[in-house]
Amino acid sequence: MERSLVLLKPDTVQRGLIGELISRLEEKGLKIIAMKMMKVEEDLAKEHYEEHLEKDFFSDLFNFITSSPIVAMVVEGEKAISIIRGLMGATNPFEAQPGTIRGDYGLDLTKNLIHGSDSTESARREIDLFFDEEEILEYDLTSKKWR
Ligand code: D4T
Repeated sequence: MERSLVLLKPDTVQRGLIGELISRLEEKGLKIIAMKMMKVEEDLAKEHYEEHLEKDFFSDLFNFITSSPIVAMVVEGEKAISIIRGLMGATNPFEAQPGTIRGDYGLDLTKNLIHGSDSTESARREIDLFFDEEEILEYDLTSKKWR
């Protein structure tokens, strides 16, 4: 079983798409095991995007992710990391396929709606950054046997 950190970015919150995007994860059969609305403070933004600190687009990315609240989640499921990346679509919404979240809702490379961890190592690091251990709940989804 894999876990992924999923962030519904400020554009998702501002556009009233929180429910829609959470539904996509739930309908696929993924299990949300932690969730909170929060403001990303400067230090957290820099840690989360540390691999992009030196990139040209960092200031746009930083200003965007700290501009307004986000919804952070830990999502669990078999092969959850690649499944969620598939649901999200390509990083650039102009390249994302219709049917994916970014393909259906995005028109901007920075305001690309959602983040999902890209490997088990990143997932572990990112979940630790955003959540305390006691915020993550272990429980059974009774609908699992029907999927
Ligand atoms: P995140 O990390 O937000 O899930 O996005 P990805 O994993 O799909 O893509 P990424 O790490 O390469 O990019 C992080 C974040 O930066 C924005 N971005 C990216 C941007 O504003 N301009 C750019 O040129 C690139 C490449 C979009 C996602």
